[in-house]
Formats: sequence, C-alpha cells, structure tokens
Amino acid sequence: TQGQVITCKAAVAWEPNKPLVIEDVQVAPPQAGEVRVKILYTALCHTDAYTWGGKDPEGLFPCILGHEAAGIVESVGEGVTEVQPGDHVIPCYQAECGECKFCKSGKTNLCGKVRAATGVGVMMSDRKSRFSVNGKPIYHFMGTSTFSQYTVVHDVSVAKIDPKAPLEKVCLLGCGVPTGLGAVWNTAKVEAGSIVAIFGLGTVGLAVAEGAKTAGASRIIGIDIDSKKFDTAKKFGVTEFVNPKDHEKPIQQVLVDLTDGGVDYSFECIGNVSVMRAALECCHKGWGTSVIVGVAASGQEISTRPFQLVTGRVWKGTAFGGFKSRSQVPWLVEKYLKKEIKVDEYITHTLTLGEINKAFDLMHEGGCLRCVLST
Ligand code: NAD
Ligand code: AHE
Ligand code: ZN
Ligand code: ZN
Repeated sequence: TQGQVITCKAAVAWEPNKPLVIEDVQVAPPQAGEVRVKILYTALCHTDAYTWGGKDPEGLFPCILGHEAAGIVESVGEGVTEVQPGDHVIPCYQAECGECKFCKSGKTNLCGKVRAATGVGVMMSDRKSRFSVNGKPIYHFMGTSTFSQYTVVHDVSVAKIDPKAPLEKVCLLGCGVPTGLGAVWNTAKVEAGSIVAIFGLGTVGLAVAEGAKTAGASRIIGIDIDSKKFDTAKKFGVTEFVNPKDHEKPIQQVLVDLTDGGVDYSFECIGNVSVMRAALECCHKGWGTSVIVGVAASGQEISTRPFQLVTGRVWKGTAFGGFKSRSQVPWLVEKYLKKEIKVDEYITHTLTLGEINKAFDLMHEGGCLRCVLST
C-alpha cells in the first residue's frame, strides 16, 4: 500500500449535528514530513461532540473528527526519521517539534510548527487535505482525524509507544486522561495537603481526581449536577460530593463555607463559563488557583470581578494537561504498564466504528465515561 491511495471506511461529519456517515474514503499517501497511520482503536471525547455540534469556531465541514486513538504506522513520507512502518503510535493533537519558539521556550507544551494548518483542517506542506470521498476533499480535524481506518498526520504529531501496550486501552492516553492528570501535576502543581474542587466528573474530571489523589490532596470535592456520578468518582479519589441542585446558595458560597474560606485549587472540567466563574470564586483568598480545562462554545466569554484576582486568586488554563506530547505520551504509557495510573477504569463501553452514532448518544447519557471504538 506504500505510496498508493488507500480506500477505507471512515465516519464523515457532513454537517454539524447530522449523524455521521460511514463512507468509503480515499486516503492519499503521506507527503514529506507526514505519517499514514492505521487506526485500530479510537475513543470519543467531549470535544468531538462539541465540534460536531457546531460550537467550535474552528469547526469545518465536511470533516473526519476524532483525536483520542492508537494505531500502527502504515507508511511514512520523505524525511520522516522518528517513526517507521510497524511502529505503534498515538496521534497527538498537540504537536511537539522541539524547534519552534514555543517548544524552545520551556514554558509551554503548545507547539507552533503545524498549528496554522491543523486549525483549518489541512496539512502544512500544501495546505490540502489527504482525505476525499469521490474526489471531494474532506477536512482533517485537530491534525488527527481518528474516526477513520487510516489517517495522515504530521510527523511532529505522533508519539511512538511501547509495542507491549494494549492499543485498545492506551488510546485514551491521546487526550482525556493525560489532560486531567497534567492539569494537576503540570499546570496547578497541587501540593500534598491541598483542598481541591473539581467541577464536572466526566473522564477529564475523574483524571483530575486521580492526579490530586496521587499528589496527596487532603480533600477532593467533586461537584456535578448528576448525583449518580459520585459512586464512580469515589474510586478515582473524590472524598466529598456536592450537587449544586441541592443548594439554594451559589455553589461558590457553598464551597467557601465548606472549606473555611475556599479551596486551594479548583478545576473546571465542563466547558460552562458560569461554572468557570464559580470555580474561580470558590478559591481561597490570597492564593487559590483555578484551572480552566473545559472548552466553551464559540462566542462564550468568562467574567468575574477583578477584585477576585487583586485579592490573590489566580486564573489559569491548560491544553493536554501541559504535557509535551511526543516526549511524555510514551512515558504515560509506561506508567500505565507499571500500573501507576488508571486507564481501563475509564472505559465503560466498547463498540465498532460503524456504531459511532450510538457512541455519541451514549456520551450524553450519564453512565458513559469513555467509549472505545474498534475500527
Ligand atoms: P463529560 O461530558 O464526560 O463530563 C462533563 C461532566 O460535567 C458530566 O459529568 C456532567 O454531568 C457535568 N456537568 C455538566 N454541567 C454541569 C454543571 N453545570 N455543573 C456541574 N457539573 C456539570 O466530558 P469530558 O470528556 O470529561 O470533557 C470535559 C471538558 O473538558 C469538555 O469541555 C471537553 O471539551 C474538555 N477537554 C479539554 C481538554 C483540554 O486540553 N483543555 C482536553 C479534553 C477535554
Ligand atoms: N477550537 C476551539 C478550541 C478547542 C480547544 O481548546 N482544544 C484544546 C484541546 S481539547 C481536547 O479535547 C486545545 O488543545 N487547545 C489548544 C490548541 O492549540 O488548540 C476554539 O475555541 O477555537
Ligand atoms: Zn479530547
Ligand atoms: Zn514546536
């Protein structure tokens, strides 16, 4: 297949909110600096639903969504040295080139090398898509497009991992689990003894809980409008549960009262701007830090009284938990193999790529954390 167009099945999002359609898609060979990957397993993340739902200002249609996956390199383009056919890999929507201003800064995990192209659904070299259906180009998504049996990614957007790792599990290390763990370890740098509040107990929020537990937090307060979340959340380290619906007072006030003045760290893992405000305002005066992890819809903006920051609260945000993708995803895979981090526990459902619309339906039901699709 090397050097040839591959025809395979992919789930195409033709329009926002319209069911995805499994199509025969032509996948062009990788050009210089590109890698064609046979995707074996892909999970769904809330961000896929967000873009599919028309809430993403960068969302382009028709496209192939998906960004939490694992697979095997099928072929590589000219000049690709870091991976070769047969390597087990995880696509990385946050690239790492090691050479750009961002990578060299040592201050961020964001990379600038291919971001301009991935934001508009094409490849960097010729600003074109490698996907088409009957000659009609289909946009890439997040530089990954994993809802396909084959995809093409930039070489700076693929992490080579231990071939011993089960791909049907470690696909989750492409997004949600690292995001939550890294929000705690890299972005907030939670210290032992801290009081932590987590808004939203989906996969990302539960990974925050797991990260906070390993960091030695003394109290981990989970906040969700779905009380059924608490039983599972306990297994990930949540020690107390608050449902805003059970209280008359604003949730920030409830938390301040519960914690003698506020929490040391809070994490917003929903994508709701009024919850982001509450998450900042439940922080302790003088030092409390709130990390925005959730992705809010196009046009939404955050607000608070500047006095909240003047009096020492800190507002931060995180992408992929601050992890440098190509260097740290393999390390996370090793941590999983040594049983130092959970992964299996987040997988509540398994389906096939052909059942992807059912998987999107499941995401909106309370009982689903991650659904892994086999392609
Ligand atoms: P999810 O849908 O599984 O979890 C969201 C949880 O929030 C659910 O349990 C839901 O009941 C709860 N919730 C909804 N409204 C609420 C409210 N008003 N108050 C309290 N709880 C509420 O989603 P997920 O896959 O865990 O993703 C969470 C968010 O993180 C999404 O916005 C996603 O786009 C974003 N995300 C960001 C990054 C990043 O790099 N920054 C990475 C992955 C995901
Ligand atoms: N396209 C949206 C923003 C989406 C967003 O913030 N994405 C996160 C990853 S979410 C993974 O589930 C991210 O990494 N952002 C940094 C980046 O470089 O995209 C918009 O608002 O335009
Ligand atoms: Zn994601
Ligand atoms: Zn870079």
